[in-house]
Amino acid sequence: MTGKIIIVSNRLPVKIQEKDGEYSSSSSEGGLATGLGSVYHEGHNVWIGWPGTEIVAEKQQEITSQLHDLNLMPVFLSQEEISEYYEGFSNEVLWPIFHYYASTYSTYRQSNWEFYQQVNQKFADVVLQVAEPGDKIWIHDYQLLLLPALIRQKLPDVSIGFFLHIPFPSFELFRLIPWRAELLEGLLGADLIGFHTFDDVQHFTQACTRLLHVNLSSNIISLPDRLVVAEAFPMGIDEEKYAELAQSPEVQQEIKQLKETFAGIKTVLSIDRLDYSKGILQRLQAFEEVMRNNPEYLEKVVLYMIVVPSRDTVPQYKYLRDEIDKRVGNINSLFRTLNWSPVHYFYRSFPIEILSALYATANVALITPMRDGMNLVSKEYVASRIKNDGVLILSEMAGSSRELIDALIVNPNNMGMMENAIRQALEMPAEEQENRMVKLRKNVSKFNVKHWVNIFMDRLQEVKELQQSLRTRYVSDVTTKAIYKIYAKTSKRIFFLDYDGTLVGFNADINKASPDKELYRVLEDLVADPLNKVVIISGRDYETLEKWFGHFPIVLIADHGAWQKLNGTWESMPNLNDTWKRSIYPVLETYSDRTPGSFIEEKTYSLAWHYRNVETGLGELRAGELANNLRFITGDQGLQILPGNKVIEVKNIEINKGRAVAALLQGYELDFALAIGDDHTDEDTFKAMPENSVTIKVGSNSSAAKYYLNDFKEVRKLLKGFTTLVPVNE
Ligand code: GDG
Repeated sequence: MTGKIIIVSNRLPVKIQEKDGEYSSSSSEGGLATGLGSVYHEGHNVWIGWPGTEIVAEKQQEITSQLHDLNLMPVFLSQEEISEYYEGFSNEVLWPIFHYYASTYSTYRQSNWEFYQQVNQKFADVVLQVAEPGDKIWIHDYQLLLLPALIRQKLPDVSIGFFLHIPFPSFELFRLIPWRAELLEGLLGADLIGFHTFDDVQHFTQACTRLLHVNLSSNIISLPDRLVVAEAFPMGIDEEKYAELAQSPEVQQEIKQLKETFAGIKTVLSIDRLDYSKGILQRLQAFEEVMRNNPEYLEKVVLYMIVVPSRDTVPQYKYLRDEIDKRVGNINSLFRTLNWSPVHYFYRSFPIEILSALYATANVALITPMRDGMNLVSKEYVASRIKNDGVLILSEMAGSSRELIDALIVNPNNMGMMENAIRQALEMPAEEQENRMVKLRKNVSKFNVKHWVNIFMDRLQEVKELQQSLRTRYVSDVTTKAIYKIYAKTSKRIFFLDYDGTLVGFNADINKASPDKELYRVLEDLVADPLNKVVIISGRDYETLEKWFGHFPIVLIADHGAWQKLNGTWESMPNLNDTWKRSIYPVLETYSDRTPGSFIEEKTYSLAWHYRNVETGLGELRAGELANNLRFITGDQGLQILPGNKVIEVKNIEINKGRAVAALLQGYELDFALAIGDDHTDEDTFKAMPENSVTIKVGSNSSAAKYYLNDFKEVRKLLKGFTTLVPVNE
């Protein structure tokens, strides 16, 4: 049986209201509730969240059982928790920074952070009451960034997906938060982390590499125990609902009335929650300019503006509300006539039927946030235009602008552009409206909310399978015996051995990691058996390998495969180019000049910047900067950047250990093959090994290898065993 699905968000999809000590619940119509409605109603699935109001202790049991019948589970929060975790940390620290509203006057209160941690733990406790290993847990939004790791600690194998509904800011903004590393570590408890746009994914992965020094390969972050995938899943809406609503008799009635009220007048619609990120004041300013500069629109155009009350106890929101009041008053006082006001402003929420009628009648939707994760209103307007008319003006700062490319896209800071777009929309010929709207509707209908839920859940499953396929087993005594047993029966054997971290431990001095007597002894014994072929495959330069192992009858592969010594002479891979080093060397030099203890290692086809002797913290900081800088300047040069253990290496893209292994194995008959390595360049070796090989990763259990060992000492012990074998009895 497959497990259940547990959805977790700050708010439950119902509103609990108190009246004379009695509580009642009504369902909420948010986009998320609609999209996930079909999910949490099913079987044992459940949705966990705060019921939206403080509930006295003696009523909590009753509410819990009421909600239980709806597949809902409450997390009860006190007023203090709400004000510190939700209003304080979530809405006064995370929301502004994530929407690019970092203020130099931001106060980062320790108590807000402590409550944020405490409440995330409270959510974790409720989740853990019902979660079981085979379940899928889908966590939503910025109030619960720490939750994935809190659940992971207790249920290491459970599937956890996370979706962020707001933008993820660029690293330069994100780094301002005092607890930035803790937030990322919290999120990385998930297996799949979803965002609305590719930019958000990039910002997030960049923050991870800059702050946590994890390995990143495109959108996959490798942790010691797991890999985590970050991906864009642009959220959709229930477009059928909006198309149907627009045709319902109730809405038709509203439409009729609106048409009568605005006979001969074009309406420009604006709908948002009260929030500074929505660009409401800038929109009013643009509309005012249009009125001022186009007298022909007087008495002919109306801005119908709905602002839904939200967070208005927070001082900034209160200020914004007052400012909107003033601006609207000002515009109306300047331009109104006896029968006409340019701005119809409502500070309240409306039933969805009225919203639908407004969407269906407005000639123009003016949606110009300064920043918005997605913006569902823009999609709802499109879905409601069943006659394929109407014009959408959309800010390029809204996530939805990446999909709704047939809208009139504007930069909300550019007043001239906004004015022009409003004029263009009001004057747009019907044919152009239709051309654009047909394409917009196709997009909104294809990528609807059901599609969004399905692809997220499918991907979560895939990530889990990918992790399983990379999960390696410890080389136990039983496994060791089994390996020795196979070995003893074979006669054409090959050993691929990585050097640093595999055969020797990690040494702060690169030159001190030379082989010791014990290692020489182990290798001598291995090659003493004529049935064994031993290959040392390392990222080290060939001069060093020659110095250390030149006298041994073994194959040496240096510089990740750029050089090979197969039959006594060193040869380089054909057709490699090293001219790129001329431009990259100076970049590395600027970093080593400014980072005491760091140095550059030059190999024939690669350059490495080592920071093993740099003060802890500084080395990591510079390495992050350097890797980003290099990614930027090497983009089109056919180079790869490999962050390793205290080293950043740049080399030709063609060079990799896997290719060297594959080339060597070609035409080679074998009955026993073994490969051991510790870093991610060895993953290429593992992947290139023939089926049935013994592949062993050192120091981590997430790898393409079949098995893992903890350190080089265990590797030596295993290798010693091959040559001290007592014949194994069947
Ligand atoms: C966050 C992110 C992201 C509005 N007025 C009324 C009303 N609404 C409904 C709309 C729409 C929803 O509220 C607003 O959604 P948005 O996406 O536009 O914005 P946020 O609330 O800020 O949502 C955002 C979203 O999460 C999803 O991931 O797109 O970027 O900020 O559905 O229809 N509904 C009713 N009456 C109203 O007066 N019934």
